[in-house]
Amino acid sequence: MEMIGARILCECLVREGVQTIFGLPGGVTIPLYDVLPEFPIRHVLVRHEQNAAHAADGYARAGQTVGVCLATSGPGATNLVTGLASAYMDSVPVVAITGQVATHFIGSDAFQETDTVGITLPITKHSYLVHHPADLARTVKEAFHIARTGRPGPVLIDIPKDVFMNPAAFVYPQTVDLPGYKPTYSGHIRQIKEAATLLATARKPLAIVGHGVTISGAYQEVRQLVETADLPVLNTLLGIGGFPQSHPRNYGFLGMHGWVHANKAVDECDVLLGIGMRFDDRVTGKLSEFAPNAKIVHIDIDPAEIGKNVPTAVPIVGDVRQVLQELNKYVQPADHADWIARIESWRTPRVQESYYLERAAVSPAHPVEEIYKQSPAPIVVTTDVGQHQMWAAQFFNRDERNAWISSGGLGAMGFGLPSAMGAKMARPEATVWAVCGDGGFQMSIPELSTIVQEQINVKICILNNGHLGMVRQWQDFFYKKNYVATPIFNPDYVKLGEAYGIPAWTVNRPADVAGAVAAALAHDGPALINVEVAQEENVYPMIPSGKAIKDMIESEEARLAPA
Ligand SMILES: Cc1ncc(C[n+]2csc(CCOP(=O)(O)OP(=O)(O)O)c2C)c(N)n1
Repeated sequence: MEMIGARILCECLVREGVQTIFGLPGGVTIPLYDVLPEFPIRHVLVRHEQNAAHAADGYARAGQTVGVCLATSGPGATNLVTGLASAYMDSVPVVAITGQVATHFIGSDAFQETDTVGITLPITKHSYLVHHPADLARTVKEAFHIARTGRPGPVLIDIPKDVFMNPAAFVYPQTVDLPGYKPTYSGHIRQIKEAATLLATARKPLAIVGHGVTISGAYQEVRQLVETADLPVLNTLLGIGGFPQSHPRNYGFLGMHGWVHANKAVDECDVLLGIGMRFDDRVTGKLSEFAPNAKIVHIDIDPAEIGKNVPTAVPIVGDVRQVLQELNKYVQPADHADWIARIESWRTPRVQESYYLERAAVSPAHPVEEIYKQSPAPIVVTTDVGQHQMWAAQFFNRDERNAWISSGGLGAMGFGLPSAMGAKMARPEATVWAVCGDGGFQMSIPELSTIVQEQINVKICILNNGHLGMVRQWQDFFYKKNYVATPIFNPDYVKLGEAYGIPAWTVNRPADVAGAVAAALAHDGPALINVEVAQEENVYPMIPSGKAIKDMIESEEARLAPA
């Protein structure tokens, strides 16, 4: 059947199961918007294309599906860049559709022409410029396949205006034919057996759960491995939600702002099993001193990750779930009570609620803990980037799977609210919180308009410290408190909420925190709480950038103590 390119694209999207698109129109995409209402696809009009990409990212992660964003040529496409870079670094399957000037204009510096494929090449898993409507169906089929298979990632399809408008025969391909693209799913059996042997000899084994566990859905397999081999488990920032927080073998967050006991365990372990994670610098610190006593087993679907940062004794390339299913057949039951007791001895007791309530100013972890305590299951928490992100990660104590969405690799401020929007659309049954700093939230304020127009029930918590807090912390520690360009003005968030028709509460006393969280949860619709927290509170522990575990600053007292 013949149809215009715009309809071919929509037919393809429907066949790929797309129900929601985040976008903003422009001259070259009007032909697509003209026919979009004919198809069972909901278009969510964002207020900035960066937020379309972040929303598609949140949608993809929460829904375990492919997220789709749509932008016009030129500035629309360039606005997507940050969102695509974030999705790329965090291995999130997103298909970005951009309009392009008509084919006969390409290369003429036409109005709103940019080389979108060129600009996005290093931050996408693959990209296409479609020259003819007859190529659209194959291209879309391939794009979705590439985005969701192997190590997931964003794929861009750039479509000139005339390709939307001209007709071609429509046949949707049943299969893809990509001879150069064959991701490895099952690990090499010899390597898997070697990993089991190494684990059997270990006296101080340790596992680190990364994002790959959530992506591959290996929750049960990780648990079986941990319980058989008696492994203590740590999580990376994006590994949160991959292994139940309340499990007795869960020792939480490691790395730059990870727990003291977690980092000490890395320092002492003799076998380190990295599961679907990439040993990035926020996890390892100084590479030459990372896990100095350990033989490393690294499971990852992307062969490029193996040996990239740390020397690997046993590399296993494959899908985490499939590899662990196999590994579990060979792993010997073990008992590491002494090692576990040693890690336990490093643990500092968690603060009690009374600690928060007795303080004069609100402690930033307090609202985070209230959110975790009060929100009905299932919860999904998205964060922005900065100190609040680290507190939200450190104190995360929920057991739900796939409950945590954060811009880990790129660390893009402005991620929290739009990704929450996407997450809520993918998981309407979930209580979705965006935990933001006052800096990052001010980058996303325009999307308040979107959540009202589209009636997206997202709860927003601003940890308002009057500063770009994480940068202020570095200025405090390493630049003699020279607070240049970090104090920031904040609007009256209650009035801001009123302007958008969103109920909002500002609190600045510890005693009012729980009530504000409860009020936001009780409201049937988007709601905002602005918590004015202690302005100069620092995130501890901290391993300064490029330093080793022995350089870890454990507390404010330790940092300020005379040498
Ligand atoms: C787009 C972008 N610009 C700059 C930065 C650098 N940066 C990292 S954390 C941070 C401070 C964030 O402040 P805020 O949102 O108020 O959160 P807080 O650290 O106070 O919790 C900045 C500026 C970034 N990560 N992303």
